[in-house]
Amino acid sequence: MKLIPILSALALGLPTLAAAHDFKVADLEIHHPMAFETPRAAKSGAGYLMIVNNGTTDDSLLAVRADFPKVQLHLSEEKDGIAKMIHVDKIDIPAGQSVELMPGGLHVMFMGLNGDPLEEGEEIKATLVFEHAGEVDVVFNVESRSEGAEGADHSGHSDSN
Ligand SMILES: [Cu+2]
Repeated sequence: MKLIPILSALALGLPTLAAAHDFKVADLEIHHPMAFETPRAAKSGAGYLMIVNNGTTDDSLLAVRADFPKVQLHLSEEKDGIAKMIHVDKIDIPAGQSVELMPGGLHVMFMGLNGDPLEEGEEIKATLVFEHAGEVDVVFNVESRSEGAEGADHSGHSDSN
């Protein structure tokens, strides 16, 4: 009988195990969407995740929708010692491969924070839009910058947008 609440949560499509924090749509697996907390004055925050394409068809991440004035797909690049971010139209996920969005590379940019920073423990509800697999609702967990090795990145997420 104790299983019933868990089963009903599954039926509603709610994530029941925060630790796993994976999502699935068609042949795609989405692992651990997260974002780092931002300073109070930050105008934007970056989101990261890993996408695995277990299928035989190439797919692309076309967009991410979330409750911010603007959400874009970005690529961080360093040119002549200067870090900059390039807006990309889509992120290709070739069949049988995985693509990781991570500091210093591809990321989701949540823009227009306007004095409402991303805070540790916050959950950002978002919808990923794929060319073939369609749409899937995910949650980006906001994590502390001081935790984990990734905190040492220098990806230059300044407010240059
Ligand atoms: Cu960016």
